[in-house]
Amino acid sequence: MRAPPLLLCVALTALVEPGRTQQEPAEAERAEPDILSGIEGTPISSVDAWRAHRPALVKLLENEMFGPMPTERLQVAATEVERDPAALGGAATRTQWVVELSRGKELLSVELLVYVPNEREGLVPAFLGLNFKGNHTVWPDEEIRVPRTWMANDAKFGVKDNRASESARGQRTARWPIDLLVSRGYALATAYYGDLDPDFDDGFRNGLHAVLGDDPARDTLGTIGAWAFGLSHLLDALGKVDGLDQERVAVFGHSRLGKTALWAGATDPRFWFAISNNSGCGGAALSRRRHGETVKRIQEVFPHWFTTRFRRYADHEDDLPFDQHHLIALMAPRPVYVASASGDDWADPRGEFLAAVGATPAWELHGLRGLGGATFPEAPDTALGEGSVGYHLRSGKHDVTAWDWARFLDFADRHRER
Ligand code: GTR
Repeated sequence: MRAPPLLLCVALTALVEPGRTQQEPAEAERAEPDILSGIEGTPISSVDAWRAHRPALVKLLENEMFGPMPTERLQVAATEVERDPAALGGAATRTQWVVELSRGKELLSVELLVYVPNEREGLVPAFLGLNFKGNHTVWPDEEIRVPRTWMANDAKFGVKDNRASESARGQRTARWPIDLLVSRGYALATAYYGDLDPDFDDGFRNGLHAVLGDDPARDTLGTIGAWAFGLSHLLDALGKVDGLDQERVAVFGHSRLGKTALWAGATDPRFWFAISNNSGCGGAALSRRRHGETVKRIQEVFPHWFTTRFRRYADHEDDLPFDQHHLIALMAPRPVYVASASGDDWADPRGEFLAAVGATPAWELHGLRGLGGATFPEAPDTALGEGSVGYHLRSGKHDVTAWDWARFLDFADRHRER
């Protein structure tokens, strides 16, 4: 029986949330597709089935989103160029390294800054993260070298003519509380992200792409993929650092570098765990929710971050054969941490939480705890997850704070003993 026109109209109106037009889909409250459904839809019900499925899932994210990783690894040559055994008032040894990544005659030079606690028994775990404004911004030590590579102009950080300067020394210490990390028994390693690949659209030509020669990945690897590939090579270099446990290096990143940290952790299983801080769209936030930054908008503004094939999903998120909980789940059974901020609506904190929950069955399959049964924090400054999947909602804006780091350290402590 056909519904009378008036009734049909009422029924349609009821489907539309207030404040939204009919074209805008309602925000997804669940992560779809099911994480335990294979590429062909076959259920994944054992650890063996997950292991067998994982490479195909990585391939899917490579092909549709980040671009295939290069077929071969680069050569890595790390040379120590500076050392202070009494940094941080004697609490740490600071070393600086020039890490040369090469293939054939092509070479890329990356400056790596490392702090290792002096008080230690055996090897210490470490956090490895890229920074946005240069190594000299993370701590006010005079000896930290200023990047000589391209940097986006920024008067606040004294960047002129695309060159960094002295004036920004120590300006980002709030985001890098190295003294806290060292006092809790962790090393910190960081490099300027632009050393690996400059953050602008040049058709995948400069930075790490230039070293790839005729590798088919050269034309299709998005910049996030290039940063992630670079991080994996910096992990190689960390094998040379005295006192640092290369088998317990957590990869950390904020915002676009939070997206990168998840992809680096997914593609290099040697990473101990991954931390995504306020990573949002293309990181931990579910694309299907279309809340805050969308798949369309992110590619309009940052076309170089992803492989060009990802553009087909702009305004067509439901066609994605995965969502961002798949990216998170690729960490299983290793731990993963997702951090949101309540004032960072653009990154969709709720979408980041729902993705972490949606990824959880991948850990449960391994007999590990994730965020099963957790509900979104009613108030900020709440940390969740005693198991392998951590989540927190901090109050405040899009940023990294000492509060965030204290939670990451608590999480690392819990996994350090296992
Ligand atoms: C924003 C972008 C986000 C996030 C952020 C950042 O402009 O829309 O996806 O990555 O930049 O990296 O700071």
